[in-house]
Amino acid sequence: MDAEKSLAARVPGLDGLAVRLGFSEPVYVTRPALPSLGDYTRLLEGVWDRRWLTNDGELHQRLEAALQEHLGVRHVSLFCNGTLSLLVALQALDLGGGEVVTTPFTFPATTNVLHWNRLEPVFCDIDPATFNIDPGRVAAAITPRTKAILAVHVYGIPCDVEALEAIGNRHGIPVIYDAAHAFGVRVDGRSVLGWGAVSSLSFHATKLFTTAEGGALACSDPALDRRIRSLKNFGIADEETVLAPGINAKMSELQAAFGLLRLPETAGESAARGRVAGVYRDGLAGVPGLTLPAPPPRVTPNHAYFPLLVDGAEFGLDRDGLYTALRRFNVVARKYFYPLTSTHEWNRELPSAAPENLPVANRTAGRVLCLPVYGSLALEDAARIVEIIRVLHGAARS
Ligand code: T4K
Repeated sequence: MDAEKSLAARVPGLDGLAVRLGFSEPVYVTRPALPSLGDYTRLLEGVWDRRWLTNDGELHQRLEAALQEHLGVRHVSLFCNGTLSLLVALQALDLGGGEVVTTPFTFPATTNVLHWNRLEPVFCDIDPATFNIDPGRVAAAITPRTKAILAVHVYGIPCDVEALEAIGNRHGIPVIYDAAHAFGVRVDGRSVLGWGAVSSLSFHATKLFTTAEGGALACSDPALDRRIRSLKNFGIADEETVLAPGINAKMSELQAAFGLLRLPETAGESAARGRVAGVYRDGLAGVPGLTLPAPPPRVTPNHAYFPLLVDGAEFGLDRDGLYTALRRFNVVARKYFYPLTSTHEWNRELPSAAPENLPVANRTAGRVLCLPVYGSLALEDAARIVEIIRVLHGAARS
């Protein structure tokens, strides 16, 4: 209520503007692209016939093979979600306790899985241009207790993969990528999933390529791939042999069917998101107080997210003010990734979680806002969101 009142005071005529420009239905930060229901039920007829619902079924095998081809990686192992895939990646590397150097500017899953593996996060600051872990800070955070580096390609923007690889090699520790946002992203034409010991993908409903819930691990080492496959299936080797305390993290045939139908459409979805991003980029360029991240060089992007940074003094509203104001227009932007995972109760006492250690991450988390971007968002609607933001800027400053 206070936020509402102060907003009304800072944006004269907000109610009238919302009536004139607001959407009648919420425009969410994302919407999943779905296969046609007819195609989906047709593909499921085979599942019904076979009565084979999960445990490495036919569609599961087809999707793994199709993803290997599509993503240009040697091994892809499917999972029921991207949190369990990352959790199993850490298990499969058998790190044996200790510290993992990581980023606080991410979704909670990234840091949570370290705790589930009894590994201690050591938070590093991020690069202001890419939002990703800063290799210079990573190098300085390595100690004899460091077992791995866990980096995130935030918003699908690739990390400085070469620098992280060099640090990993120098210290003989693996680099693990949380590539939940990075489906289809390429660096110099090569899949970003090709770097590091293993990369974890999410196929959640909010992701570019979705199986409703789902995920995968990509790696090039056949021995690691075998361990991963065993660990996601309870550690079972055969009917009488269990090799490790594994878990159940398998993808079902229903999810795999969804994925098989969506995969050929994903390049189109990405291109459509790129056109929405273009409308934002052109329309918001030069608005005082808004920083639009520059497309990184050498990268084929997937346009999974559209983050911008808000400088309150320059724009007239700070990030929270803009977020709240947009809601009045039925635009449901999101503060990905605020709060930092280093601020969670179970992390905040760690020395590396101190705000002085993470100035860029703290500043970014306080200013970032992700605008709606998905393939079925009409370009006129994206243009209307631009207009709303420009009008809010004008009204707030006047
Ligand atoms: N690592 C990273 C870096 C991640 O970002 C994530 C997940 C993971 C690991 C873990 O992967 P998974 O275990 O989830 O596979 C969403 C997603 O739930 C989460 O998958 C994602 N990152 C995160 C960035 O976003 P919320 O809490 O924002 O979701 P929610 O329910 O608020 O949905 C956001 C918007 O999406 C809704 O306002 C409307 C739209 N939506 C959502 C769903 C679920 C739909 O239109 N349809 C839907 O079915 O976390």
